[in-house]
Amino acid sequence: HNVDGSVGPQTILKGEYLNKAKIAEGGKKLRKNWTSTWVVLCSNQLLFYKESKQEVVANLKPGGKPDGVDLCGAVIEWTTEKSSRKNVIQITTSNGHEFLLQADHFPTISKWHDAIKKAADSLSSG
Ligand code: I3P
Repeated sequence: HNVDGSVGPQTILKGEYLNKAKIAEGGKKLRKNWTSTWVVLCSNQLLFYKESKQEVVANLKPGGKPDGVDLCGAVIEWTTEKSSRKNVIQITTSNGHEFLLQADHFPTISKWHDAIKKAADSLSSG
């Protein structure tokens, strides 16, 4: 992938804005803070950008380095307990980071759930 958010050859699902909250880091609980983030799924990681590539180009802003989540060994599941919001999925990484992703439109988050799970499962099964 490129740091400006443009799609590279290993991109599986291209960017879309989703609501994201990181709720634990290394097993330690964090204060929840929902933010809208531009999410890109690559074969082995999930990338979170502050802004889409189009906006970076339009605003002539630096894109910034994305946060990357290693999907190897990650567990992806629907959760109704970690948030009062609807349509929430939880991603727990092998190093104990926990993220929630949410979208009001169910088909949107369902598509991401399936794609992220498929990517993580294919990495874990070798
Ligand atoms: C949190 C904020 C979150 C909410 C969270 C609150 O309060 O309202 O939106 O999560 O609930 O603690 P604050 O802004 O004061 O940190 P949801 O929207 O996902 O319910 P929680 O503590 O039950 O996770």
